[in-house]
Amino acid sequence: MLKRAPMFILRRGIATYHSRFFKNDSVFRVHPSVSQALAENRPVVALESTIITHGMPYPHNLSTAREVEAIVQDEGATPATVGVIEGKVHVGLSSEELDHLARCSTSMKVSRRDLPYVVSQGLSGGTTVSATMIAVHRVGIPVFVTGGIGGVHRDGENSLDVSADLTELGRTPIAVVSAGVKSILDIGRTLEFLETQGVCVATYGASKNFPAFFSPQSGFTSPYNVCNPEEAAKLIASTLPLGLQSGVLIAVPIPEEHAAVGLQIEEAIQTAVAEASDKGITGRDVTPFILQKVNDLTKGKSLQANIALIHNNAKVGSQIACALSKLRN
Ligand code: PSU
Ligand code: MN
Repeated sequence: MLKRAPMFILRRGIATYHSRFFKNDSVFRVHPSVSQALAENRPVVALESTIITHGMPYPHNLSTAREVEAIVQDEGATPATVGVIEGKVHVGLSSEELDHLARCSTSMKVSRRDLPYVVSQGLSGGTTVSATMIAVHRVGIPVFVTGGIGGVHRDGENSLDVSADLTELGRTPIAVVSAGVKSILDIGRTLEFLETQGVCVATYGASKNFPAFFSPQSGFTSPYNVCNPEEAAKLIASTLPLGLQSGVLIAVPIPEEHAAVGLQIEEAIQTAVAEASDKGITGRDVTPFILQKVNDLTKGKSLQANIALIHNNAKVGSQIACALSKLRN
């Protein structure tokens, strides 16, 4: 028994080492393109799917998901979109599976707490940042790109509506590349909570300004910044010898040319947050409700900005994944 314990720790801690040999099991299904890339030590970029099922309306969700996969490929990495199909957690979706998730209006929003239920009931759904992190850690993909992560909701100090994304970042060693958190959330408290969870947060670029999704500045700062993919990769790689079981958050500001509508979107967010509260919308329904409302109020401008920043995150995240792969090979 004593002899086996260190091996177990090693396997849990260094996902990429054991997972290159990951075999499909009763729950996980790794797409052949992904398992092949992992076996050959080529860079892979994980992508979530709540953004597809609940974050954007059809058909923009499907076209964006496909565009993001194409960007990852153009940058020389393999995309692995994660989603739950009939109770199996897929890491890498076929074109038909992506299509199915994007069109299916009854897909669930699957976070860590929902995984046992959807798997045992054979249901389908889009994985949030937390559930996606669990899946990609299991199969050994260290870099994951999304639009924005969840956070502490406004008035979260009373409602305790704190996204499971934050605790997941505290317990799962994955690097998440996002445009920060939306100002529908309490950004200051979100950063405080990430600190408590031991999550290393770094803004991508020359400044430490922490981005607020639709705008490059939130008025808050990250503790650190990384200037290029290589610096980001080194930061991520250093968590391995340290044996940290926590994640890294790389916050990529929206490109300036798409940030102009930020102010208008900001006003819409205020209205939407107030309406959600008036209507008594709570729990996992809050984020999708606000996103839809803000899109309506801005006549689609928020959706366009959302798509533009996801494209940019995919590009940056892929460059980081490629740099990390070089460091490890
Ligand atoms: N923020 C967005 N778009 C999204 C989400 C967040 O701008 O689609 C999704 C992500 O999947 C994230 C989840 O993990 O919402 C967080 O939901 P909640 O706040 O219920 O934890
Ligand atoms: Mn919540």
